[in-house]
Amino acid sequence: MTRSAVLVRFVIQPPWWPVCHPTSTPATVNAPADPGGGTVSAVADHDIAELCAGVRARDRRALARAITLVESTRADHQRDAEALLACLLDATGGSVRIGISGTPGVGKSTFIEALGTTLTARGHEVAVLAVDPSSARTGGSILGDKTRMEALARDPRAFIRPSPSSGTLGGVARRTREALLVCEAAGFDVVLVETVGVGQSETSVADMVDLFVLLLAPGGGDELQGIKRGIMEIADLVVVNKADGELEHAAATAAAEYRGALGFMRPRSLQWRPEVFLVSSVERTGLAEVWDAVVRARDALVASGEWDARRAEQAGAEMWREVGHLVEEALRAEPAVARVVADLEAEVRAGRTTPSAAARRLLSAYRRP
Ligand SMILES: Nc1nc2c(ncn2[C@@H]2O[C@H](COP(=O)(O)OP(=O)(O)OP(=O)(O)O)[C@@H](O)[C@H]2O)c(=O)[nH]1
Ligand SMILES: [Mg+2]
Repeated sequence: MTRSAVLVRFVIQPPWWPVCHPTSTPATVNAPADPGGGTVSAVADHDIAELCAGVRARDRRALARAITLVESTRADHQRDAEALLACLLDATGGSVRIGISGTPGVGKSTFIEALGTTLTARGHEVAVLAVDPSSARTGGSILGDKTRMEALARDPRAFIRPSPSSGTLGGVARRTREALLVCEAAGFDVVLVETVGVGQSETSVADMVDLFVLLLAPGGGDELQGIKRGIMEIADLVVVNKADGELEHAAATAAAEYRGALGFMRPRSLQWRPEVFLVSSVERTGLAEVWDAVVRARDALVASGEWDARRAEQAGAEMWREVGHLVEEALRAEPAVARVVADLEAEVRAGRTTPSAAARRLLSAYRRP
């Protein structure tokens, strides 16, 4: 079988519903163990069209259930999620998608609470999603979020979705993208995606948002040493948080250093040069300036066409990532592959063959079952 035939066989197979079917099979949405401790309660049977209408009407239960559905890893749920997203698609795209990243404890959740409530007070509708690839620390993080985003959690103009408690980074990010679309279809005009800045999660989030905000602590030069240059390079806005009390002076010094460092970096866009801000999320200072910059960045990127171009590029890249996931899933599920996979893995681990040679043998086992 040719390579393209492999793809066709597993990617374009029915019954992926192309449009919303009012009479489509009811989707049984079994909520996974709820990591948020109550965001989604027990879920009953649904009709996709009803769920779609509920999301569009911003029914909060429908919204929570829809996200549970897109996060589910069960094959039948994924097909239902696809039908749901097809039904919602024409209502998506209308938000400013903002990624917020930073090392653990830098104040991401506190910042989101402060910015989010500032925005809802101005009439915005704000959805917050979290990407946390590390299941080990997720429990604590979410408990923290519940207290740190208390006002936003109670705000009728806001919706907070804690991160799933398990799954690979790729899996979590894959679902977060779809959760983001669901939130847009529900009419939220600002979607904030929080991710902890360790490992690859921040680049993965940068691939799904319009603007990427890097939160830093007022550590000054030492802090700068620890930050990967790559993360600074993808930031559209750099926010030095905790600019209050005893840390105020250190924060101002750090901001100046970051401004200097950014001056040496290649900007991600010709239309927008990253800016550095001083914020205290606790004292709620500097937030209006950050939002003002978001609006200026959006206006500049929209005017030049880069806004739409970024989204188009992200969507295209996402399609290929998804092809990769689907093909890998298909390969792993194939008995002919399963028969040789353990031996090949052992050979690779022992250094008797190279990973790329083993990968090719694995594919040929699949082509000639
Ligand atoms: N002084 C001061 N403390 C802050 C500020 N923002 C956050 N903090 C404190 O920093 C600690 C961590 O805040 P979080 O908002 O949970 O940080 P986070 O980045 O979301 O943490 P993780 O989700 O665990 O990665 C808390 O004790 C906050 O009260 C600030 O602007 N000033
Ligand atoms: Mg947090």
